[in-house]
Amino acid sequence: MAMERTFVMLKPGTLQRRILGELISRFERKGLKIVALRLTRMSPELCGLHYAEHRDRDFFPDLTAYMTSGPVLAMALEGESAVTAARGLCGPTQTETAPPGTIRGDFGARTRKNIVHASDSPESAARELGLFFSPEDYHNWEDDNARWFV
Ligand code: FUP
Repeated sequence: MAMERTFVMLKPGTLQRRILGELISRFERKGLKIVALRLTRMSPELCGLHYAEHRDRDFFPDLTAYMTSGPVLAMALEGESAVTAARGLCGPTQTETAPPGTIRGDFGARTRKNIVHASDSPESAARELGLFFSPEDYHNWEDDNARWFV
């Protein structure tokens, strides 16, 4: 296992449904360490950069309309295998079949309006973090609980 940094975004539906705290809590309880947080509203340009691989898909205009409809919470999380751990908490993309216990399984919403994003590899994480955070946004606080989560 390797110490990793990953990017998680709680999408606009999260604030609308007043479940922001509940979702942050899941990542904290897993043992992931929050090293940067930012509430921000995405522009269509930023959405195009973040979801570059989907730009030509038929669902992209809908996805952009949703992602820019209100603020998102951008998070940088650190921990052992943080990329896999955060993806596991989110569950699979298709919300209809996402298992109970995962965020997408427990909180429903349509796939296009799913409420969370997590990077799918360390390389994607580095790219996506770079779209939302500057080097000075990171806080490398000492995590006295880290030994419980390895
Ligand atoms: P994920 O990595 O799980 O967020 O999944 P994707 O990168 O495949 O999808 C990104 C976003 O595109 C999803 F959050 C919702 C949207 N999407 C659709 O609306 N329809 C699809 O068939 C696939 C993705």
